[in-house]
Amino acid sequence: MVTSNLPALDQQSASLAEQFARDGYVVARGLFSPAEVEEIRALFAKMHAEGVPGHYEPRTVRDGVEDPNDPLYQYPRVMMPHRFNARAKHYMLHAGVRRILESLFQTEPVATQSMFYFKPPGARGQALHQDQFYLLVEPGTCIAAWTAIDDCDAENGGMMLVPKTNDAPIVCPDEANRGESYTKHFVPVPKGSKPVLAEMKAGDTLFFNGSVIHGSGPNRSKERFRRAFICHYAAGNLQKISGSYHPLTRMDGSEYEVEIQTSGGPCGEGWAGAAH
Ligand SMILES: O=C(O)CCC(=O)C(=O)O
Repeated sequence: MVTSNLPALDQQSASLAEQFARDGYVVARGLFSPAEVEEIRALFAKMHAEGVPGHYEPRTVRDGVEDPNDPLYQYPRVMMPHRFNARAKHYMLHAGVRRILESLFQTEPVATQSMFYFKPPGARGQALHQDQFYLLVEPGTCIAAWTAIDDCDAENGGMMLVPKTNDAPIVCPDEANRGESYTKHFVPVPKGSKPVLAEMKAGDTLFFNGSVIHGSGPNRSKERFRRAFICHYAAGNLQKISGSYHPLTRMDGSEYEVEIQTSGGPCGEGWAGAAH
């Protein structure tokens, strides 16, 4: 978003914060300009084509066995690109995202994670889960800013969220159906609730907190990718976070450290959190 749009965003941010407090999530429409979306799309296409050294997941995709025919084997997600690419870092610290996070956290945020998902046609999704299970931020929780780089809908595996789970306890997950999910954890939907699709256009950003139960189904389209640039944040006064998120990045781009979270969370000792 160009800086001149920020005053308009300030006018919207009260109503975005209201929806976020009510449902646990909210979509900021058109937060990234078409030019920004195009730059992000091209940046990761180039990284993929050139095989830029970085951290890609998952390489081992089906029941512990490498399957070169799995679309996610050919298009693994890019983990923490802000650590090795300056433009990815720039977009993790996006001015519009920052403005909304300041209003949701009521304080200055810090960035904890960036990821890029290609989700090509035929790719499995990510079963329902809660982000705070992995980040184990203390005190408080994390907030995700999930930016659509393609239009997202039911067919290409758009995001599903269970409304009003923003105060749900963080639970130790069950086993996911690995035919539909490339991740192994699954958090059941509370009785009386159901997941809702967040239909989004490229450039829209979905914000949700670390308790919200969310995930996505497979991309069942024949030729449409469902790319997303996904970053996580915490309030700047956090004291602890799981080890794989260190170092943190302040919104001015400088790095800093807090204590490593050693609590196992709801699965008990032995589970010290991991990148999700
Ligand atoms: O993009 C997706 O399909 C799932 C992403 C997600 O749930 C997450 O990053 O926590």
